[in-house]
Amino acid sequence: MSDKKITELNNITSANLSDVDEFVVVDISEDETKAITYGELKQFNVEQKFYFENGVTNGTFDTDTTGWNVEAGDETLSVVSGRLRVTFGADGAAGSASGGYQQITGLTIGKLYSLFVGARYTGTNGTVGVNIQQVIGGTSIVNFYGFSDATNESATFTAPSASVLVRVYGGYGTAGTYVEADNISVFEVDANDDVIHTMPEGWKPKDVFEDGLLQREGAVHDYEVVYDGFDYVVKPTVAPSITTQTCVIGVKA
Ligand SMILES: [Ca+2]
Repeated sequence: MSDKKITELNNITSANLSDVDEFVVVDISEDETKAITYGELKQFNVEQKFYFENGVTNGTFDTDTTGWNVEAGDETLSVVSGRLRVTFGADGAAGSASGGYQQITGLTIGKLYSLFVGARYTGTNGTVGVNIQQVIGGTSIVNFYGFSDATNESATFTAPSASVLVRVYGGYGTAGTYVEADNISVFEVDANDDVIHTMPEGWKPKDVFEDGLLQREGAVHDYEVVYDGFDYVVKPTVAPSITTQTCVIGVKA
């Protein structure tokens, strides 16, 4: 715990809530300024912003390979025509332990997620795969793999841990060959494969914004709010794109 103080409610996020001992809250119900502890803060019906985004960083490969790493051996990563290209090196490693990967964090164990892959290209390798694994060298939890290019694939998986790896790989590690992939995203979904945003326990949604635009609540509008007896869930009518930033203003339930 630090003695860091927060002077604006907008600065309070789930990421730094546990990091402070004392908040200075402005414009609470009595319209006054006072210092309160985290424990006291929970007594107030204050607003917080919660952000729900695609769990994959830079899954569109607009300009570079930021967020992606070489898994093992001597492969190289590059962006060509707005796609991730994995080029295999001379060591010949292939399959389950060779490719490009990104670690996705912040998953909730036991909750359902969807992996969406906009495109896979066999390139010069002959095969191409995109999968989810728990660890490097581990087994596939979800796997798209084959000898042909493919587009718009999705499949759900249950998070076995708070972090998983999403990988782009080839079936043959022949030096100089490459595979490509583009538009990769991971969203939490409900059992019907609809994208959902689960509010942290004890919070319910007040306002929902998509890319800064206020959304309308209701089944025939932009989103629905569902309460499962434990958590409140925001269910967008139209699934967000891989670049959509959803911000939910939450209040104490
Ligand atoms: Ca792209």
